[in-house]
Amino acid sequence: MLRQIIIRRLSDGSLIYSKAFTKVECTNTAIELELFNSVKNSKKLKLKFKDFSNFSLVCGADDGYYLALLFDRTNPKTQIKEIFQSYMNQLIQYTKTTEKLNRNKLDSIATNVVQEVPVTVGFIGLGGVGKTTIIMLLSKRIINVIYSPSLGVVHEELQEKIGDYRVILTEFPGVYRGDWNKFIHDMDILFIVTDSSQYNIKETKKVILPFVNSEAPYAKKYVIATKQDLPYALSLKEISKHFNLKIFGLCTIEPESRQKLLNILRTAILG
Ligand SMILES: Nc1nc2c(ncn2[C@@H]2O[C@H](COP(=O)(O)OP(=O)(O)OP(=O)(O)O)[C@@H](O)[C@H]2O)c(=O)[nH]1
Ligand SMILES: [Mg+2]
Repeated sequence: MLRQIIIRRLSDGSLIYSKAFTKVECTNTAIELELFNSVKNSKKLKLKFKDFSNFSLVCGADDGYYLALLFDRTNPKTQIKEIFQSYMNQLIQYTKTTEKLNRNKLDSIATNVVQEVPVTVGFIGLGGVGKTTIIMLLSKRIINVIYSPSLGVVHEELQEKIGDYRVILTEFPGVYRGDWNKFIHDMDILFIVTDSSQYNIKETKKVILPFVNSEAPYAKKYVIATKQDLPYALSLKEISKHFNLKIFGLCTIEPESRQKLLNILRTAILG
């Protein structure tokens, strides 16, 4: 996900504009300064990348302006390049029409660009734990009570925006795992879904958790424990002993769970 936009005047490095879309900002000014110095004398637009912790910072200079975009490290470099180019083009086009840059106009360009980069949220877990139920409730407001195993990776867009972001929800089906590897690397956020039974929690730890940790090292990860309404359900306190991640408990077949899920998404995305 695109987290922050920084624009500087190329001649002296002075800050023209900075906009953060989440609570995370590029506090590493040493890294940003290093990138500024590495592009400030380049004659034509050349992109510089710097990966640090879970982030990818990209920057370049053109027509007297320096632009830096802070992404999560989950975004592929090809996508980051396209978005950078698109933003730079819109910025340069705008600067040609005016002497003095207007904050509202810069905000509207920023909003256009951030919507080209939807946040990718994955739900992964064993068969029958409630992933389709969660996605249908969120995207279509339908309560799914009949179990029909999903036969492939499913994508749905959330109708609401979270902050300025569009959100794409992806299910990784429990039984059919053929395509898991194709999509897992692109997930910004992963919810490991387990039902609240002892058996499922054990299996999730054994099968799902190691896969997610090795294939999606930079995604933000959480656990959702479903079927909290059933008599065999372990309490959240008990379940939390098994995972080193923040856990949310749900009964996904209740309509009120939609608002709870939206709140969970908001926290996971905006911080
Ligand atoms: N009682 C109860 N049933 C639930 C809950 N969440 C889901 N279910 C039911 O569990 C069954 C399986 O749910 P799905 O959402 O299809 O499961 P899934 O994780 O998508 O399964 P796969 O597609 O096979 O990976 C459905 O009959 C749901 O109605 C819950 O919180 N409580
Ligand atoms: Mg399913």
